[in-house]
Amino acid sequence: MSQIKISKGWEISGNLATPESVYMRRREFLKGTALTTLATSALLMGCTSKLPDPDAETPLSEIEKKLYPANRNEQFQLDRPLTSERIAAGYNNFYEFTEVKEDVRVHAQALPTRPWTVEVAGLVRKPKVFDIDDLLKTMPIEERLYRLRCVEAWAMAVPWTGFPLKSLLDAVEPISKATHVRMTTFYMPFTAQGQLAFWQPWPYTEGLTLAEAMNELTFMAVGIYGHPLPKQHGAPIRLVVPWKYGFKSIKSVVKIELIDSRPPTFWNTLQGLEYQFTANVDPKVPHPRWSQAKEKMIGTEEIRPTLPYNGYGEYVAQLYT
Ligand SMILES: Nc1nc2c(c(=O)[nH]1)N[C@H]1C(S)=C(S)[C@@H](COP(=O)(O)O)O[C@H]1N2
Ligand SMILES: [Mo]
Repeated sequence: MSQIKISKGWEISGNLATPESVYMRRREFLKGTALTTLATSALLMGCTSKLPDPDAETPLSEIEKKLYPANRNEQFQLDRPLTSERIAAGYNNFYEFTEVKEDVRVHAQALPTRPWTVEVAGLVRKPKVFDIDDLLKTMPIEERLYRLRCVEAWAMAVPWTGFPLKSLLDAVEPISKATHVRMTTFYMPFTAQGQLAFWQPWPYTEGLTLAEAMNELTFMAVGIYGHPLPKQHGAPIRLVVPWKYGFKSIKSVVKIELIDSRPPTFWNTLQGLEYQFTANVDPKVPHPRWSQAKEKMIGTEEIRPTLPYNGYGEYVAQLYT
């Protein structure tokens, strides 16, 4: 772990799955402890065999039937083909469930996503607990094609359905003291067993400056590929900030707080030198353990040059001058 190596050109091995999770590996030292045994037996007791089939079609609610497919906002165009749905839904990061990207789609089915509420609180005039179905009814829902770039140097291009975070923040009226937004994922350690790792800062949290949160690109996704989000993608609602590394795009959000300082976040707390708070995609700033100059599209394996701000500079570069 202490070996720091900056790879020269393109270098991503078959071990692509491990880099981001290296700091979670303390789990391995704790094999055989009571807690780990408990977690393992819970797993063996058939938690996965009783899980719903990840490929089964979830019936749409009445509101969802009206929503999908949502109108596409043509302002956001891609410079490359869409990633195939099957590939995007089968290669996920969701450390609450497992570190194995190919297995997330199975384990994440344990997450109950209805009823679901999102509490918006803190430095706002009108704090409110929103039921997810009320958000679907009241927010301006549209489809946007965005690229997403993981800090591990893989990338995808997908159609999200959702609404600008700004619309939700405007509804609660932030007060002028608010400078940052903190978001929190659910905490259900006996459902999402990654959270049993007490030495990690669960629940997952992320944060943005208020200006970033209000930017027109900043999106709350409730769907993907023309239907509600499958659980592995962060159902029923997740953040999407396409100019930042993927770990900023926090899944399955239960709480959004307006605050007056930069909040601690999950990855930044675990390993701040590798996972910065700002985390803007930048080909010129290597990760301490690999270059960020290029990226690999999942599915096609196409190698592309990494774009500054992941290609979204015209929207966000002015935030950082
Ligand atoms: N709650 C939560 N959100 C999360 C993560 C996570 O482990 N837990 N992983 C992040 C990372 S590292 C990436 S790259 C993206 C992946 O999103 P996808 O699986 O929908 O492609 O989700 C982000 N959001
Ligand atoms: Mo990531």
